[in-house]
Amino acid sequence: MHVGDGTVLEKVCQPSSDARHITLIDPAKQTPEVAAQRAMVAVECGSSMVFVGGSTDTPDTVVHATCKTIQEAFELRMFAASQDPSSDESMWDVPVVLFPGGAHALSPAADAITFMMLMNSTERAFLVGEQLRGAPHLHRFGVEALPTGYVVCAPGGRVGEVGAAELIQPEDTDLVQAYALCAQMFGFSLLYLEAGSGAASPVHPELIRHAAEVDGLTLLVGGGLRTASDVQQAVAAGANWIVTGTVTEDAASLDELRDRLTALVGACKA
Ligand code: 1GP
Repeated sequence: MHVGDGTVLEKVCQPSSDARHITLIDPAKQTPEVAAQRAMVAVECGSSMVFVGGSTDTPDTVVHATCKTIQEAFELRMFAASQDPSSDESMWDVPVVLFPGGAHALSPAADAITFMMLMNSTERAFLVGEQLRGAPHLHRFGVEALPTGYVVCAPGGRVGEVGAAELIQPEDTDLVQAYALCAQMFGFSLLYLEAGSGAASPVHPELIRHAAEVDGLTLLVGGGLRTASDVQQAVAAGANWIVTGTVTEDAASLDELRDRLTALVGACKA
């Protein structure tokens, strides 16, 4: 249940002077209750969207329980804010979006899904196969699809291996731009440049810069972004959205998480 009008896609693609932050929660890495606590801290720190997904082998029951628990927590906070004139209830109008490892990781409790083509995969499963299996379920659920070109860049991590990606190297600036043009010509609204969760180094800024030159795409960048300086570089190169997951997962406490996310969200601002 959301206060704001419009689709999630409109919200994601809305022009914004600052880059915005997405908190990725992998349902395999904590209970739904802890996931909801982390998501609430993320929103309090100014994160604008929650992605749920990541691991390739999480059953849909776990994905669903995580989405549902996060949504219920946000609804409670929204209700509490609506009873308090000094609070802004719209801050809890945060989309919970599936970021699936495959057609098994879906939930009707999500507001939308990054409906992705792993464009530089060599395997049909990641180009169109998993999408073909998932589409009828998503249609039945009424979960909004965000058409997304997903391109895995070096070092690539586990998603590069599992997804059989021909990794984009830092010097492949023409190639990444060609992928961005393909994404535009396919009619995708989003392009996600991914270095792999927990990557030792994030997507090279030159790759981001060349992809960002292509009109009509909202650019998401994630993988290996840990510090404010990492985020500033990605934003300066043209990222519209910054995705972080590991910094949330390995924070020792909610207070530590709050400090980390405050710094990363602050670094998204122009
Ligand atoms: C992974 O891009 C995301 O799909 C987030 O990566 O876990 O390294 O933040 P990290």
